[in-house]
Amino acid sequence: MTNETLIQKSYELAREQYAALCVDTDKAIATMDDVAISLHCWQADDVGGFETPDAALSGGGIQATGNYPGKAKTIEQVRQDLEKVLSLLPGRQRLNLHALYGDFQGKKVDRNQIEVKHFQSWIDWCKTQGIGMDFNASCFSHPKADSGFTLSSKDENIRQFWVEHVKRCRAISAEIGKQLGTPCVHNIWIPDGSKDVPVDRNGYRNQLMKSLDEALVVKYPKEQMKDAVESKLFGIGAEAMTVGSAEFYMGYAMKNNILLCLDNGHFHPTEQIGDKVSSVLQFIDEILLHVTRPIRWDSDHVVTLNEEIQLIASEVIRNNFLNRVNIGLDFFDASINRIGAYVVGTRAAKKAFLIALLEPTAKLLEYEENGQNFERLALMEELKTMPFGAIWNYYCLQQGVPAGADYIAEIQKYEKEVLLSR
Ligand code: RNT
Ligand code: ZN
Repeated sequence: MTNETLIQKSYELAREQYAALCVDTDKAIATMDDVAISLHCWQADDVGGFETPDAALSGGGIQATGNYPGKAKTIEQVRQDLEKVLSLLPGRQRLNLHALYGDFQGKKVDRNQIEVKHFQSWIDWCKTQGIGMDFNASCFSHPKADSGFTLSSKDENIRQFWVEHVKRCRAISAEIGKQLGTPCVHNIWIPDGSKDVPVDRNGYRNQLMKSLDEALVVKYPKEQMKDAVESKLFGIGAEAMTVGSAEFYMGYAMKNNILLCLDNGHFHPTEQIGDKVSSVLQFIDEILLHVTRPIRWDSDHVVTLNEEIQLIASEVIRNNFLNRVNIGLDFFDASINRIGAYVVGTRAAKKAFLIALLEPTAKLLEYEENGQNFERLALMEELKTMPFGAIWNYYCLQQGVPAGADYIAEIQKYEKEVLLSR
């Protein structure tokens, strides 16, 4: 089905159809080089990490459900899996690493002790892959997070412990960016919140503010690292109040001109991140996206090509925001082949951007500004059945990665040869 000649012929026909709408498909494909997606290491092993041999996600209000065979159990296996994933994705990717994935060589290194040397092998791996790297403080799956409060804790020992962790993560991020020659985005998400209705909401937020100010006191050049903060609506076990709410972090990011991370699982179900992009970017320079697929709650399902992701991509492309928007993924599904999850999710995100790049925006805008709202609606509707698949397949072919559904067989082979023998 997806052989080269067929793909090429289909592309030529599709190119003409888009050209009739004044859309240059070659240009759209070329712009895809600027759409780098940061691959979250945590899909490979259900957010376990490598601090102890049997490390597993615990607490923090996030959950990986499922027990599909083949989970990566070592750093080498995560890298092997990511190399497979990278080989099945068109365009540019980055690595997004959580601090608990350090290369600790079997030693117990607590979060307030981590250093660049524990991440050097990851930096080197990124060098050999020719990709950039992003980083995250890990403020969960730890006894000092069991109370439900980390940076916002009223226990000074606990609070200081996490401040130290974040400080170290930022220093490591700066070194990552320096070595790789591309800025490392460091994201702070904390699970802090309360299961039942608290009395002192303000007190916890004061604590969080104080901790962030302390942890961010050292300023790094933005060529090396950029700070981001991620808000959330609620988590399992933190239903009544989340300290790091949308308003809290929006205020913090604006006041300090750092990045705001928008995770599309972290808002009320009818809110759309796509609508927030042009609001937030009026006031801050850059944002980070955590692209995921929430079902009923922040379930972190594998991203699919739905309207939500398409609105996000369209807003970035329509407004020329690619250089102000850092794109990361955030899903973890342990119920299906994990490599398959990465590939389906990342390809879906890329498809959304390519679709956005194939939009005849000028024409739509003209309709809109003329008050021709029927025409705008009709053209938007017609765009949905344009031969996008032909453009996508050609892009994949050009990039030397499987087109169409051809990656399914590759993943099945990898499962048989590698994953099932783990
Ligand atoms: C949790 C946040 C956070 C995490 C990762 C592992 O709700 O989305 O980004 O998923 O840091
Ligand atoms: Zn997230």
